[in-house]
Amino acid sequence: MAEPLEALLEEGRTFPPPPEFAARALVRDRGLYERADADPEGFWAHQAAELLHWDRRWDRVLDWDLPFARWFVGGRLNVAYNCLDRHVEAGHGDQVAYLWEGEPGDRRRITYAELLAEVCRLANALRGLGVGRGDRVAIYMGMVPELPVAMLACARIGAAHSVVFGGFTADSLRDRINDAEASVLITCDGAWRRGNVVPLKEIADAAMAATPTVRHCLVLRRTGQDGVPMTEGRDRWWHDVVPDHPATCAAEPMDAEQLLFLLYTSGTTGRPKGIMHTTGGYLTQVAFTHRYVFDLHPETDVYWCTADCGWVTGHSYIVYGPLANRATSVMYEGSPDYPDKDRFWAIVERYGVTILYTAPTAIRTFMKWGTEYPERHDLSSLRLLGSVGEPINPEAWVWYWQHIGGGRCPIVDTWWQTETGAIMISPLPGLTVCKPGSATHPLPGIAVDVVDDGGRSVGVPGGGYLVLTRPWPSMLRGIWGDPQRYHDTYWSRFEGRYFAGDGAKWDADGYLWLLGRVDDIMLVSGHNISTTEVESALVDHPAVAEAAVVGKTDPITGQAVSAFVILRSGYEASDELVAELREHVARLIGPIARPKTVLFTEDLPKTRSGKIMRRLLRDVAEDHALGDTTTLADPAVVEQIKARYLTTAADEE
Ligand code: 6R9
Repeated sequence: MAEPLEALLEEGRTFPPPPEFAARALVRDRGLYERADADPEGFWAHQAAELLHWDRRWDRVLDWDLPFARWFVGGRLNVAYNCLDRHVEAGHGDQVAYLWEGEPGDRRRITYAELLAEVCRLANALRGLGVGRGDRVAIYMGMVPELPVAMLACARIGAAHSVVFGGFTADSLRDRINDAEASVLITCDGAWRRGNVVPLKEIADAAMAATPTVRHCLVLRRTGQDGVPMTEGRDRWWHDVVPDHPATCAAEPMDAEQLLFLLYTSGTTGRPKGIMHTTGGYLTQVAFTHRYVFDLHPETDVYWCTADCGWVTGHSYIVYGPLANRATSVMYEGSPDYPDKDRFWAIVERYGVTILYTAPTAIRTFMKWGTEYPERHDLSSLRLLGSVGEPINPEAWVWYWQHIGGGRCPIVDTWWQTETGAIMISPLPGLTVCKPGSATHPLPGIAVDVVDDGGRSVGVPGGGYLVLTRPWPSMLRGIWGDPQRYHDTYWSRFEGRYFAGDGAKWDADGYLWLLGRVDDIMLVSGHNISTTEVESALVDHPAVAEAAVVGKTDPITGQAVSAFVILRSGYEASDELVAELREHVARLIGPIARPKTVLFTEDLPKTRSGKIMRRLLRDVAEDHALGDTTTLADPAVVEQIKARYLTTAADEE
């Protein structure tokens, strides 16, 4: 635990699975990889049969009419049945599905039997509101148990849900409802956020002023403020409608390719894309990955994914994967710094969390706050840690390993996307020898390559574009209403292969390193430089908590590296520190990557899911008008950086 950082970060240092972990891990040998390599379709068919209950077995595993896939063709199953009924029928009705904690401190324990009853009531209520198979239901709620209930109720009756993150504005909600032509919206009166109420119903009303397809709005009372506006004939309180319905509702078998949900991704340009996910393949791969990547032992584990259900991570790893595998999950409503910066660690201690899945943005924030917060709590229940959402900088990986995992927990760095539906590249924690910052290898059944501009494999070692070379069960089935855009966005850049939009490299040992979005990669004096690598070099310095770098137009080098740096608590900005950081990067990567400018900042512009928006920092560095800031968590941040940049960031040379 007290090992010095330099030793842990030593070049090439690897982390084999801790022996105590490996001894009882679900996967301890390469058998899964070997079986998947030998026959990928057979492998997935085996997983589908083993992990799920099918009402009708499929006729064919895969129909592949590039770029359109159908998995488990002819098969029938119900997602809600797989997530709830079968566990209750097998005698596990009393097992806790969710240990829920509200931000104000209220708590609920919801068993599988209780969850099933509530899902059935809501499913019946939705039918009463005229919702049927193939209809779309929009969901705009905070992190309350009724959010998974709403998702599962839709799945039970074959309606597709479209969850819109509760931090989105009325305009974003309106556009998503209209694109999906949703007939019902489920929302809350409000949501708790840092002790304040976000008035979700008021925002929903503003959206519904221009959503002609919405016939009904169901409103859950959560925050309980007075004067929530209810429109006669359209709006109904959840507590007036749902409890009157019976707690049973037949789970009808659905076609394996029935639309399960739409989830909108904003991307960097253009209007949001409604990513389509279907039933059988999706549930197979989320159940498979949740079980083996998180080494889930349902009898003893307490699993906590800190994402919001408004993102794909919440869909796949708070709702569908964990419930399909009969996990007991913690679900937390609010912010990590309310009432204090130790809230996550208090939750880990209180519930005895064994598996924690969070994001690099959160880990870097915890680093900035300092170790005193985790040190206040007993974190010894933890046995496995996960990361998702961005590349994890080696320094953040080691901090996570040491200060949260106590040096005894493997870390699974999981690469995937809204579009992939489930984890694609990740260690298996009982087997894989990890390198901090590398997502290591594709999972069994997944085929990836790294290619150059012309689509040729770069080989090992080498860097280029990440592509997926074979269809996978939980792949997106398209973009809602726009098959051409689906083809153009993902399948046209490299013929026959899925273009993920991320840069990647193989190192000499054949480990994969994800290098961030290709739009962010810099070109300095003819060299491709990854923002991720420069940021990791900066974060490697003891003074730096977080960093974002962008390429700025430069008359001599084409682009020059421009860095935005957040210091750890206890460090002060100074010219000496600027010089030191520039040298640090030059030493770790090479003089070519040395930042030309360094600006210290309190905050970085991030999307609501915590990803750094480098596009806007590029606008700042180039002194351009700021591009679209509507997807930012806090648009004020970038304005402040812009003001600071203009007054203080002179070039260093
Ligand atoms: C699950 C999720 C997808 C993009 C993806 C990549 C980045 C996610 C990562 C990672 C490096 C990881 N990303 N996990 N980069 N290492 N472990 O985040 O989905 O919101 O659609 O974002 O996130 O750039 O292309 P989504």
